[in-house]
Amino acid sequence: MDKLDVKSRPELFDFHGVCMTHFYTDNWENMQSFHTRPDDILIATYPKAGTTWVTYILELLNFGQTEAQTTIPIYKRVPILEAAFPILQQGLGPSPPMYKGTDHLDNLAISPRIIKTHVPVQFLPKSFWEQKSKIVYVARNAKDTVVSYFHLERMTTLHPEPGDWSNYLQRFIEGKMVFGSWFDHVNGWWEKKQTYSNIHYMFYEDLIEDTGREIDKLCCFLGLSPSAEEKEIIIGKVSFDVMKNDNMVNRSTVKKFDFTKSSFMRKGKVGDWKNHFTVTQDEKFDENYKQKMKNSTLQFRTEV
Ligand code: PPS
Repeated sequence: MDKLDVKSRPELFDFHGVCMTHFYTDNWENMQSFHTRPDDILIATYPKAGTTWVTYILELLNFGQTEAQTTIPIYKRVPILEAAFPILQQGLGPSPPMYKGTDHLDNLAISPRIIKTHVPVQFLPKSFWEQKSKIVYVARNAKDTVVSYFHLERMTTLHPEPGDWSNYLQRFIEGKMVFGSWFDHVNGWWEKKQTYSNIHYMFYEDLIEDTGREIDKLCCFLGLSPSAEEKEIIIGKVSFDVMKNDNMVNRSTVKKFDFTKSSFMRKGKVGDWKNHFTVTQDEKFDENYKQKMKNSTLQFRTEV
């Protein structure tokens, strides 16, 4: 990601009914035929749900504290399955070489591999279902998600131009975002959980409320039993302030992120949406939300 050849922002386009950019579809066939290993752990989220947070928790639970965590950025330790990024090449060539999440994963010698994805449930390669892979899904309330996504897209040319806040909010409601509709995403994975027992569905708000309790639930799901001391170390290492100052997780090494515009580890709170939504925007959003979630049993908290 430090050598990405990205000069202009990508366009959104309809991909099998979901808005995507080519950075996440250019390696589609390899992605669809990806072979999982029996002990792989997938972390699946709609963008900005707390993926990095839970990824780091998963690493610490599975491997403890490692040398790699102090020398290799987290996005290189835990690849994005669907990523297909052009890489800067030396000299002139007709087609730029591509960084492929699938190649990276195939070459990862660690066990278990932790694999990141933002794809909606219908796009997950069948190997995950066939192997009954363990899947951790993290969801975050829509209002804080859209705020966090807006600030991310302001800071990186890896995503389409966000435009102004008010239009952005409208686009979010309509699902015209990279990886599509938040509504479809959280509900699609939630429905899958009802028939596929190996999904552990978590909420960002619960993690904020009581990180230790959520780590206990994760351990139950993963069949891990860290000591009280190990758990305390993990809770300390994954606190917002510690992660914000950790260059291996805070994305300070990503050249395509402009930190003068925002930060990746930005606020880390529930309820920052209140600093962005006007009263009118909030009312309109709630009206749309009610409509779109009317058949869902999912409940989100917008304050804790
Ligand atoms: S991405 O780009 O989709 O991988 O981003 P993702 O990691 O899912 O989400 C980034 C948001 O998660 C917040 N975050 C945390 N909050 C609380 N505690 C900890 N430890 C933590 N780590 C990451 C991060 O600050 C982003 O949210 P916002 O609201 O923008 O601050």
